Amino acid sequence: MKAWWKDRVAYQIYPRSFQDSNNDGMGDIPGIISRLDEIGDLGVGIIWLSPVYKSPDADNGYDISDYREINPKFGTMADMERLFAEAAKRDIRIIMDLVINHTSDEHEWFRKSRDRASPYRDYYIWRPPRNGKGPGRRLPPNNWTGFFMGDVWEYDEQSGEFYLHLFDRKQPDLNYKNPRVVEEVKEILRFWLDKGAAGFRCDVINILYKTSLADGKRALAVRGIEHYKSQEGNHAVLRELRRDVLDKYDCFTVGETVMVDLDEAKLLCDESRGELDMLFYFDHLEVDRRIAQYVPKKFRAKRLLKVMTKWQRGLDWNALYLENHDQARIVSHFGAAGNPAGGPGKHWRQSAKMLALFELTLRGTPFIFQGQEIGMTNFDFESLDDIDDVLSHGLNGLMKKLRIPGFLRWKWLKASSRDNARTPVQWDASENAGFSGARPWLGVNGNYRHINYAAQKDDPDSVLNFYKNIISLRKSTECLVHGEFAPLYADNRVMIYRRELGDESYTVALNFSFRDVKLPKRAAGFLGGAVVVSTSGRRETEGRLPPWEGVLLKGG
Ligand code: TEU
Repeated sequence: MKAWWKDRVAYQIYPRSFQDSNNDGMGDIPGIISRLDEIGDLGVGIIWLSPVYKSPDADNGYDISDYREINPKFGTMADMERLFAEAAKRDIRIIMDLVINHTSDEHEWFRKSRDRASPYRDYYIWRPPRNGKGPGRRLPPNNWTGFFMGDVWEYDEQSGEFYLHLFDRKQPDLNYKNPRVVEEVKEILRFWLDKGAAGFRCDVINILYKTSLADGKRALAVRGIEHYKSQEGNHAVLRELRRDVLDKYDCFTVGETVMVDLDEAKLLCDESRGELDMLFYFDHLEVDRRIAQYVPKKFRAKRLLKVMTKWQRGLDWNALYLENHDQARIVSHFGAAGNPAGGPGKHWRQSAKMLALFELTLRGTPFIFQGQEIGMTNFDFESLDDIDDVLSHGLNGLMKKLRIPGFLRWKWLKASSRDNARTPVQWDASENAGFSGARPWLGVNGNYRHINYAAQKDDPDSVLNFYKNIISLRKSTECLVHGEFAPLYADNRVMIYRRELGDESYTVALNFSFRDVKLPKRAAGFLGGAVVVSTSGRRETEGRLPPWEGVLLKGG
């Protein structure tokens, strides 16, 4: 069955870094409205809006204190309604970020749940201390460790028990064994769907249900995860939300599923089971990382093609992405940008386009993250003091405990910090990159004078116009959206794959290296078709791929 969300390209907005309209240094909803023409121009048909709800911002809005209120930093509910209406005029549908594994500790439910006698007590996971050695020693209920590398139990003096928080201590986990919690979530879903939301991106949606609170196995990070990742109870909750609410609306869901493997993904996305429509997995972004994603290892195109093949063929349909608000910028990760403090490196443009071609010629619904379309790079901050992200600080603490030397800690954090994606969007070459008239909440990347939207808008050779062209080509080429994926060739630097639908086929060849690659005969043989697009503008391949080139051929 074909659904509208399969034929559209999505765009993620991280509101606080997108566009400031009232010069307080913080992006906001009126700012988003003022840029809808740019988003529409790109050819996008869906916006995923990162959280705009009321929140004390311990984790930039992923700690919600009221699911039905807008954070005053971002505007009002009237602004939000205007955003739905203005987007609809441009045929753009908006999906909301659904963060229901946890709330903020400032949410009314949690405040009430601090009282042992309250009916809200059981909305969260409260447990008495384990007895330690010696009088008055309170030990946490189990040995789990969290996603931000710290403790997962916080002791509450008022009620004499610990509560569970897999993320920050200001993000207490909800208790999905309590059916009332599920009923509350249904009401939240209905609230936003009735306002006009076209669906949800569901935050850490495969870890809702804690089957047991027994001690976890030995692990460097997230000890205990075997007790709550992709549990049967979790599947049941998703099915119930779908059956009772989502199925009654024309909407879709994309789950963010931590540490998910293909077998779990198959269960979560199987159409007949009715859980999620698609999901975000992480394997492809980890082909050049080891140990909990933070330690770099050599990139090999072969490894990437293997992972892509597994996921492209393993699920009937899925979400595609190379960036989001938790990841490094892709030109600095898989591309040639490195970390240019000044201007972009020589191959920056070529590699940004090659990566666009990669994402937009895969089967699935592509999600582009704000700034990706102009080739924004990793930040150029100088020390941990410039970093706001709670996870980066948690990681630094863990690495210190492991006695990793300071220069290495910084090198790794710099490459992987979530703040890489969170610096303000670079709109033009004016002060603060046209993002705000005031000092932004997080530093603007120093390269904004070279890399910005205004400079690329009318340049036919720009990264931005390349994205526009490929999106438009994709929308008019059914084979690029729905065609089957077939791997053809890969080595350390290059990968070649094909998309096939009926008798139509397209071949894609990508060079992920600084080398001018002369393809071996077998690989060159795949490039017999006519060049439709190439990132360098070449019309013939001659069995060769210049550094960071991407080519799309018809047939072959
Ligand atoms: O992220 C899920 C998550 O597990 C992250 O900690 C992830 O492992 C990390 O960012 C490395 O990429 C989601 C949100 O996307 C993130 O922004 C939130 O901080 C987190 O959930 C808690 O809500």
